[in-house]
Amino acid sequence: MTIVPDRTRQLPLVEKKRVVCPHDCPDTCLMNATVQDGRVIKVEGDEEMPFTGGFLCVKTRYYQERIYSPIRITTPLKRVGAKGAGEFTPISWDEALTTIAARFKAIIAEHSAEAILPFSYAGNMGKLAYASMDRRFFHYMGASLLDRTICSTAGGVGYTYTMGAKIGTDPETVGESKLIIAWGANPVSSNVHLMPFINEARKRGAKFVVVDPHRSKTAEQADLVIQPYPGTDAALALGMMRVIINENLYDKAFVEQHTFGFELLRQHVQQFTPEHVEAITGVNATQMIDFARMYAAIKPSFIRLNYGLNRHTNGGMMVRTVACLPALVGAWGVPGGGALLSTGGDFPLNLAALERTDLLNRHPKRPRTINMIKLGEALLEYSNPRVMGLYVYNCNPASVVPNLTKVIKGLEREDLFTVVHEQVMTDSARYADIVLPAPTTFEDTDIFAAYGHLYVQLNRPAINPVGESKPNIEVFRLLAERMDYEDPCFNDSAEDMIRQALASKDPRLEGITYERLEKESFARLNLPRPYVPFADGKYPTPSGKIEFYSEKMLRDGLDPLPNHNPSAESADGSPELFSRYPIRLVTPAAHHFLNSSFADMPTMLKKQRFPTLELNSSDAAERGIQNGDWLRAFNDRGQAYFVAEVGDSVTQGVACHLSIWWNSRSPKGWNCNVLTSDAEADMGKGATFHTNLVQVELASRTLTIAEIAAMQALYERN
Ligand SMILES: Nc1nc2c(c(=O)[nH]1)N[C@H]1C(S)=C(S)[C@@H](COP(=O)(O)OP(=O)(O)OC[C@H]3O[C@@H](n4cnc5c(=O)[nH]c(N)nc54)[C@H](O)[C@@H]3O)O[C@H]1N2
Ligand SMILES: Nc1nc2c(c(=O)[nH]1)N[C@H]1C(S)=C(S)[C@@H](COP(=O)(O)OP(=O)(O)OC[C@H]3O[C@@H](n4cnc5c(=O)[nH]c(N)nc54)[C@H](O)[C@@H]3O)O[C@H]1N2
Ligand SMILES: [Mo]
Repeated sequence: MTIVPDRTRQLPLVEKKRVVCPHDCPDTCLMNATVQDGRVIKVEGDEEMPFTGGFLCVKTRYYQERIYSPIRITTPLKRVGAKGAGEFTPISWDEALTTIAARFKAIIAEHSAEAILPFSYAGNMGKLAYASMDRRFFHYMGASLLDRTICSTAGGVGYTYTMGAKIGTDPETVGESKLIIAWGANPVSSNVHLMPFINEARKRGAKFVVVDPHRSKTAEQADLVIQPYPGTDAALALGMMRVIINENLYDKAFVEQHTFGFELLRQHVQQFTPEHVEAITGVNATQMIDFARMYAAIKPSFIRLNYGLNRHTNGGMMVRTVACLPALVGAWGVPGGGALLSTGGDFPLNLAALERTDLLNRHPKRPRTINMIKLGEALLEYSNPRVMGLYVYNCNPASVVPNLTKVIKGLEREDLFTVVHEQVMTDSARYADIVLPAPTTFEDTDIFAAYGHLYVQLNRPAINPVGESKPNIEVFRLLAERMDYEDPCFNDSAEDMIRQALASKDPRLEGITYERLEKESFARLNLPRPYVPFADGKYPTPSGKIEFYSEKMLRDGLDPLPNHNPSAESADGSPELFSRYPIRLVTPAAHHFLNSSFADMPTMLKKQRFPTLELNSSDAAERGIQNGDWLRAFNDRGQAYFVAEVGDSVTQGVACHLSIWWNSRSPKGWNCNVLTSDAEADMGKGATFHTNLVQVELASRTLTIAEIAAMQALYERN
């Protein structure tokens, strides 16, 4: 970009470079790095990129701390201590690649390629880093396939049953909304670039409602906060539908023209009387009725779903159910109306060309698929073949996967060969036999779509690689060479693959070329402005309409109508468990961390302070707990320690911990995921991080004063 003139001549050259934020967040920002003498000295939000709008979140504003972190991995490393101890010695890339290829070849010879498991997620959302050469490599090899379910699959499947695609309201039209509902979403923390649009709407008189069991940072700004018990939103929505239908407040014309199954829905919702809904959700019946009337009266209305709702054993159904509401009141079809789970479905990038699943056809049978949320079980219990090689990249499983007791036991296996490709010495890297250094986005080339806006962006390096770091695509290209994999696809450069991703006949990508992105960095998908999804009245469902009733769900063994199914760990779903563990624990995203990323940065640790557990005053009083006390939370899966935050941010019987702390920075070495469940959601085999029952007590009941003082000391520097 622009070069700031060097007026004094003695000063080193200062440049501004555009860099795309790669983290797993709806906002996918365009950042401006100030680079002096080849070093990033400042990071700001790009002013021209409309969705970034010139500002950054609190985390990325301090990105230099991450790029030049004291725990940055700068060379390949070989383990010399026990697994988990974090004792390594530097080795050359040549030795690292030779070792990995030799071990992989030996594992394949002895156990078959399926004994190797790639393990990755969206630590880098760049299309190349996320899924390109890596997939080609493992597909060619015939390694076990990984089902990447940890975040969004349940909600994605649920929303799609109702709407037909992961397409929703253009966030840039939200300024036009008159009623905005953040439903299981916390945009102030996890989608902060939506807030200017929400604030613009509010300036014009819009109401802002938050539906969340936790009074989040977003809820603190809302006009109205509704706090259902976790996992009960479908009942809430069905109760609202009953009010809206029975009081004749629904949009008859819209329902008639654009929906399928209304009569069945009308009958079905009758059981969700206000009293029944109050008993399930804990939401006062009058409040629910008022909310339903408000929702039916105000247009255009916008529901911001994000992935909070979907992290439950009934999460798919909750998202599918809430997604029915806009259709009932005819919220679609105007700017600022409708709902948004993800904009992902609008990006027609040619991902198949990057991932090359056709390479699987080399093998006599399709390799098995392992669900990533079952990593612990996979490492400990799967046979035929047993997992003998694990290759981790873009992910920190030792911190982020549920039911950590099992995961850590698995990673400790002496006979497991583990490679971790990382930027920093994470909890997971400590268990690696070989650690490989990865670049940050400031050192990398990639192309980005987004799940919270409609821009394609190209990332180019702003600085040289720190240390000897190599991007994912290069490492897999080198490994393919060492494994003697011969296929022209392994020769593709980053530019080749970006061009492949953009090669699409879809009109939404028309005119978005590599050359244009080189010049402009970002390009909005070719969509009308304002973009009103489904404006043509065509919904990509089987019936072509928004489906209140879904025959496809019936065929898939699900309830064809929206419904409330008690979650697997709840008062109704598991009364015996509930009698032992009466606190419903949710573990949503912390404001100053991005999953486990940034949770090692001194400035962010200072801001996040302690791993806390928010408890209702009545639950605390019952247990003799006061604000600031150290607590032990436990269930059959494990135990973890937190500092009590007592008050009314959660209702009675609910607790909230903001995640994800590293184990190596958690008391006694266990973060909240030692408590979370690895049960699969009702749809998409998704993760269920917010469906957990626990019991809570004062830590002093089982720990000595000295032990508690030691825990406290961990955080004194924060
Ligand atoms: N600062 C920050 N930003 C992030 C992340 C981060 O860790 N930190 N993570 C990124 C990633 S990977 C993702 S997927 C998104 C996640 O961000 P979100 O999609 O917002 O997901 P969560 O933080 O899990 O949950 C959102 C809200 O849902 C609430 N919730 C939990 N259970 C229920 C329920 O049953 N009903 C209702 N109504 N609400 C419920 C939680 O209390 C929380 O306030 O954010 C991204 N952005
Ligand atoms: N308790 C609880 N647990 C949760 C959640 C929750 O709400 N509660 N949320 C879940 C959700 S939604 C998600 S998405 C997952 C996310 O979990 P992860 O996918 O593990 O995400 P991060 O913790 O951000 O870790 C990503 C890692 O990738 C590394 N990385 C970044 N770029 C690159 C690259 O180019 N190459 C390589 N090799 N590595 C790179 C980063 O340094 C970082 O350590 O966590 C889940 N875990
Ligand atoms: Mo996520």
